[in-house]
Amino acid sequence: MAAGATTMGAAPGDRGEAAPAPLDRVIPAPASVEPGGSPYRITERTRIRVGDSRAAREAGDYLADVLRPSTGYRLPVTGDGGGGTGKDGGGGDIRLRLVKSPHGGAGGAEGYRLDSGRSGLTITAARPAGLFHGVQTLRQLLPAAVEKDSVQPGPWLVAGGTIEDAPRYGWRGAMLDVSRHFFTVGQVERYIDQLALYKINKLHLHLSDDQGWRIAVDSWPRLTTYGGSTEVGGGPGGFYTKADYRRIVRYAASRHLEVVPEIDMPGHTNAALASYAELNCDGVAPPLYTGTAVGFSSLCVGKEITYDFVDDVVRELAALTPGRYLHIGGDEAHSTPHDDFVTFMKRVQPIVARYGKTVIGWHQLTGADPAKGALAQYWGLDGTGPAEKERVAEAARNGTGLILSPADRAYLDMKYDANTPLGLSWAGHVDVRRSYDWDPDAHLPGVPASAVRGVEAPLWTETLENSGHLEYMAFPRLPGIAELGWSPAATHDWDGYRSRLAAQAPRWDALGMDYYRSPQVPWPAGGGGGGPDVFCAGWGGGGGGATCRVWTSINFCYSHLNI
Ligand code: NGO
Repeated sequence: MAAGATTMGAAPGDRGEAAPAPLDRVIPAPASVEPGGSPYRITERTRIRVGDSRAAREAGDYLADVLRPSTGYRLPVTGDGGGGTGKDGGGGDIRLRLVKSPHGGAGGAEGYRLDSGRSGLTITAARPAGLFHGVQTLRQLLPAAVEKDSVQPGPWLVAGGTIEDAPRYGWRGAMLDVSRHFFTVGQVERYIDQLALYKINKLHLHLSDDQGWRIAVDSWPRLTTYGGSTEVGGGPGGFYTKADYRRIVRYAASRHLEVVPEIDMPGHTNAALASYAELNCDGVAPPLYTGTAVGFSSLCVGKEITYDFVDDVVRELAALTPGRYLHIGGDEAHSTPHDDFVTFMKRVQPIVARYGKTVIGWHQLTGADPAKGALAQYWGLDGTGPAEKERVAEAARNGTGLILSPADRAYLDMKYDANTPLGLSWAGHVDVRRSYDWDPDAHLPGVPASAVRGVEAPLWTETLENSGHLEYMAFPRLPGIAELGWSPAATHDWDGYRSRLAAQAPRWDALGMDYYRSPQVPWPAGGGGGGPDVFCAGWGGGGGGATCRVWTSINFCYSHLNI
């Protein structure tokens, strides 16, 4: 049965308990769901059996970390994971099985199969990422209280049946702008954990912009010591040491996200230009910049030192980055004459290739000559001119892969509506339905579906200063973009989606996350998100004149609290 269709609902547990969540109440919607049979129950005797695979053990340890605090059970992760599926003699345990050629939909790099029944629950996958995604599905099938960090009463039931699941696209990204406001390693890790809930598999870090350079480069140390010393609004900024960056990469990898670093060039480079006078055509370093205008800075395309600089930066960043990609920006190069832009991209793309990485650029890269194998990230609007759209489509027909981040759909920094206190509105307001209700394959005319590699939700941070702000803008829109990237087009259905989305709110409450209580979503009554918003006067999303604002779910005083 296709996900999104009505399930019969699983049989309730014994002892007069409430029925467990139906197997298809998951985001992203699974590719196929076959409900049936008795529910599975986690008890104090449950073991997590992982066989002798290291990857399965890692997934098992992760699952145990999620389950132990709220269940209060020991849940030992044990080696003995062989044998049958959960349905036929799993002995009441959870099994995580990594197998070479699994039956059913567990194939591919990220697919998995989940079998749940009275005698056990088994997740089977061909690759570690598939096991991890299966574990995320299992989390959502358990009661929301499983996310709490203190012992809860349970019961811990999972509906009986089978899920076979695999993603629609290989690229399901989220971008975080750590330049406009700096976010600490801990804040980035918190966001990674939230992304992993929805099977996002790329973390694109926007590491440099006019307002701050955030990644250490040994050969150009002032980039961070000076260029990283502030941010929008004049705060202290910050930067990642190489050890910090490696920590982020490792943490992301442990959640099966690949880090995609971006150095935005040739525009959006004021922080670099301020740090090194010789990078400027006139040899004069501009002051640091803490405003939010765009399009005023450019590296000096005619100077050779520019390419020494790019070579050093790319070499050091590529050496730190195990992932395949390096994003070179290319957006809003309004201060770079077009011919210079083309020249710059011609010189810079081979540098990226020399250090073993694949180029990604914002879609303006298609106005130059994208390198073979390069990807372009489309961030246009419905209103973007036909010539620009056609340039992107033509590049796609010629082999450039596309990542879709249409600003009027996928930009998480756009206001939900006129009352949203944070965010921008240059691409219009993006309510929850608008961010979900589009089809990546059909979004741009003239683009072959084979060119669409997936979707990405950028979170620009001109107005966002702390984790509460990020969460308020990302939730509840991020899960919708994640679903567009994962779920078969046939599951797409706003009404079904918004009720599944509503069911996520108690999880976010349990995790202490903030989110926007969109009136488009039928949120459950009660719960932490159900209280009234309390607004204190005089607060502007751009900062300044701030007094206080309290939001429902975890009662932030936004203007004073940085978490
Ligand atoms: C644009 C611009 C960014 C802004 C963002 C704000 C791109 C690719 N360039 O998106 O510099 O931060 O909008 O929404």
